[in-house]
Amino acid sequence: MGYTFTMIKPKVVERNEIGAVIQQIESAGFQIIAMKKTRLSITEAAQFYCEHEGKPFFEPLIEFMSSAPIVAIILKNDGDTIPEFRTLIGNTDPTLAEDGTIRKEFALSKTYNAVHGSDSETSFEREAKFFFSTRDMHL
Ligand code: IDP
Ligand code: MG
Repeated sequence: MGYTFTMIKPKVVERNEIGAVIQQIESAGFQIIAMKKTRLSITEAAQFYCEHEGKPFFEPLIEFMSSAPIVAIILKNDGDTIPEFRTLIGNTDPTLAEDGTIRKEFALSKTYNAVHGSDSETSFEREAKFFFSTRDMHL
């Protein structure tokens, strides 16, 4: 049993596909622990993605992530949650993502790739606290 953090990115929100993405997440056995629709400022997006500062895709990424609202979600399941959720979302590049993955179905490109997923326990802790108070988490 474990937890992970996901974010539904701006293009999905603008295309009215929040429900469709959450449907896939719940159907795969992940339970929503906390959820919030909000919008990141450029500064907040840069903080959230600070590990990528200096990379060529950093500026377009933070511009995109602050361009419209996002949905921040803490999830749990009975398994090895972080890698299992990353399997469900698929490869960062949707052209390489397997059939049946969320990015294969909903992503428009490598930058506009529909959803985020924590890559480690340390990332999960940092990302969940970025959006939620411990009171929201009931972990
Ligand atoms: P991840 O989201 O699969 O963990 P990361 O390497 O952590 O991938 O990159 C964070 C986000 O930055 C990606 O989800 C994607 O939106 C964007 N990104 C990563 N690599 C590229 C790239 O090579 N070109 C354009 N955007 C990228
Ligand atoms: Mg990542």
